[in-house]
Amino acid sequence: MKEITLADKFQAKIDQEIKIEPKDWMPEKYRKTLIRQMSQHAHSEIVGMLPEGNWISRAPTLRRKLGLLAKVQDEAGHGLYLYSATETLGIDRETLLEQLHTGKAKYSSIFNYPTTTWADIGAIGWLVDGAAIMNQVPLCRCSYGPYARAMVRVCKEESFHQRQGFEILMTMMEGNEAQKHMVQDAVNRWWWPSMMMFGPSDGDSPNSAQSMKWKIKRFSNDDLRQKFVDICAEQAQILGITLPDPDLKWNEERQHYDFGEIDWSEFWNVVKGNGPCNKERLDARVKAHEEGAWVREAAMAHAEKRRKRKEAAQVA
Ligand code: BYC
Repeated sequence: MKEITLADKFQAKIDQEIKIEPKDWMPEKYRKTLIRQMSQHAHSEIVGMLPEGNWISRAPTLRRKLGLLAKVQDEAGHGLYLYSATETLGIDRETLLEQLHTGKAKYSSIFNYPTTTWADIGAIGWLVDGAAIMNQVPLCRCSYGPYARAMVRVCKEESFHQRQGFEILMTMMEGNEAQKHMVQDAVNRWWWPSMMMFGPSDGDSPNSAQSMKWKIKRFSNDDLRQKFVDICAEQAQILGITLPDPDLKWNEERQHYDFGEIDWSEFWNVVKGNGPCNKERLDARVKAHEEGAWVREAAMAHAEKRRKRKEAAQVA
């Protein structure tokens, strides 16, 4: 009779939908895959604050400024939960940040595009957060407990961001011709990069098969992209704009929208570091990290002081 290995028991737990927790046995490749995906996700949240941060001081009204500030702050929070969840896999934050700052770790391609008008903030909310929700709701059922639990709150907040973005665009579409034009222009620029957020087509996605077997991913990149297209095509009609894809049309037989070919050479170019803002984003992160060194040192000194005070009180 075949001996039951640790790997068999592990897969059996996954198949029974039992969550894997930090101290449970796990294959080294599972741990590495999670560190890769979760840290990439954390980095994306943090780098994702930059394109929007650009508009905090230029938001058109106080209400818009408050909303945007809160959104960017939420993203910092998401980064923190995700870094903490990644640390449960036995890697420290210093190492994770070093991987980002030296270009060894990836972050989402989408954040390497510029935000040139206020309508970009609406388009990011609607399309980028919309794509993020589509990809992240299934992650609430990811097999790794700390990641799945972190995603529950992240998704609630992302869903609010998506509505906020849609509402910004809706308001502008009730405005003058210049404002309507600004919305269409922003959507034209953000549509294809948002489609690329889901990653390469299934046939070119080296990590998908194993990640699906381990129930880290629940849907393939292409399946999630199709769901996104189906929802956005309808919402675009409500907004009164067109999506920049002449091949986009309802397919009665498939009960889905057909859409045009993605320019994968653009995607890989951005992923490899050659997008319009890659250098600017990484430089900004490294600068913020260096300039924040004194804050980390002060926080450590404060924690040490508290620890000593507590120790002294226990002795007394
Ligand atoms: N950009 O085998 P694949 C947010 C890489 S945060 C860059 O399909 P996987 C938000 C991929 O890493 C958005 N690289 O990989 C924040 C892999 O290279 P490595 C981030 C990408 O992991 C603030 C290679 O291509 N969301 O939404 O199975 C404000 C082959 O791909 C991209 C997450 O991180 C990309 N777009 O699937 C607003 C969610 N796509 O690592 C919004 C969690 C692929 O082998 N992550 N690559 O060197 C995931 O769900 C999965 O990691 C992905 C990729 C679907 C992204």
